[in-house]
Amino acid sequence: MAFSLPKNSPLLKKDFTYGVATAAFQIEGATNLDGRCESIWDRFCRTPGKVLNDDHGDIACDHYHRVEQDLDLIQSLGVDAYRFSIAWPRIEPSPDTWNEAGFAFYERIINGLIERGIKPYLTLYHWDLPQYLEEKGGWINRETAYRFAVYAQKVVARFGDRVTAYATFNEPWCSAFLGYRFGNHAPGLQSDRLGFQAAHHLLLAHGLALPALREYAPNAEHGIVLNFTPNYPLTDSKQDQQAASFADEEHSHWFLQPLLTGSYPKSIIEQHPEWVPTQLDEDLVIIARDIDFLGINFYTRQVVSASDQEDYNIISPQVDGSMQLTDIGWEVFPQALTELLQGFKKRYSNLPPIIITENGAADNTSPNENGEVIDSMRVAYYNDHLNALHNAIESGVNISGYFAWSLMDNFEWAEGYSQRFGIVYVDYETQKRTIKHSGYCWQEFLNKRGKD
Ligand code: IFM
Repeated sequence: MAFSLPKNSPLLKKDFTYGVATAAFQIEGATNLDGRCESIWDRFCRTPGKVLNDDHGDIACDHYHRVEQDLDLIQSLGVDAYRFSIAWPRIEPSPDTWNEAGFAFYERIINGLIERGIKPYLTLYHWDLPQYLEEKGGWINRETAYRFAVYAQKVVARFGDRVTAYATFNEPWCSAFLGYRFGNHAPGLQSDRLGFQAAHHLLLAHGLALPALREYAPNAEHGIVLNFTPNYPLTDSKQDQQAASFADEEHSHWFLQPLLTGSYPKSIIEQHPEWVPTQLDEDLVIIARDIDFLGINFYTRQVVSASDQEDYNIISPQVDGSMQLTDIGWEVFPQALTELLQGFKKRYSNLPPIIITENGAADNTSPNENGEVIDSMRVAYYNDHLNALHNAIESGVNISGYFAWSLMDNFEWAEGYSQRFGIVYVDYETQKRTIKHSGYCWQEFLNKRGKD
């Protein structure tokens, strides 16, 4: 077997859902076609110095023109499901204008998946906000949350129960904190206050969208996807442990706790009252509306230590030379996935069923002289993380699916095309797709599942 799991592992059962994942801006290209408007990422890519090599999404993997071929590729891998996102700029290219060409494009994908026996998992927002909304403040403007709810309603009214699962947002931490707090993602603002305000509006938008999702797709599952990089203390000292726990409250529980309990973490509010976003009384009730699943994106951990000047020091990625890193420089530390899931189960009595909506590694191996891509590091990464997931399930965490990031190499945001996360290699000159060794391992694993 390509990946090796304990015999009788729940991960080998046929009812566990496996898929591959992508996002619109990272693969589609065709940014000026069929009425699509500019997004904040088009603008960010055009701002010198923001994206490595000034790379942009104009062509990306040219998926917009290669849908049928890419759907066949997905089918050939033997997956149960495909997770993709909808580009808001294609659906609503100017306020209250609903673009049929945009709906038709995604309808082809959804119908094409269903015809091939693959379940569509749709994400409504994977970072590509229409630029015209950013002009009015983007996620700093409360109005954007209401605009999102209208957009979500239009999408679900069109696709309804043909979609197996709707996720409102992918990684609001990235949209809010990378986009408005640290500035390394679009729109590139840098303010703690703005970061926390954007986070609040993203969570509010999620809650506001849920009633329409339930009304128009009563048989689909509805949830949200969060990213987690658990923090570990550098030493066993009490100070380092407190630093790690504070960092988790700030980056993980600030997003998860309001969704599940309708409150923000107290320790952060006490230490940084200036970060607390402007909000209305009912917001947290809206944010905490029931969800059917929690999507978790996991890649790595972070090591931190206590600091006299800051809340904590970030030591990662390289604590010492012994840590294994992927090509993007992220530490490989699978046990953090097990411990993260166990920690959530312990802390939240109402933790919904979990889907691992992204997991994978940047392994930039090039094709060899025979044209094969032998990405052994990625294969080992998947194997080790599947085993970490097995351990979490065995200890009682309810996990129903796993999506490999990514179907194919693509535009890796501020890193441009320099980092390859795909299980399929993309030659950006010719747009030729080549299944990598990891892709063949997935194929073999998926085909043998439930048969041993
Ligand atoms: O490529 C991204 C994706 O868009 C969101 N999650 C993390 C991936 C790897 O960085």
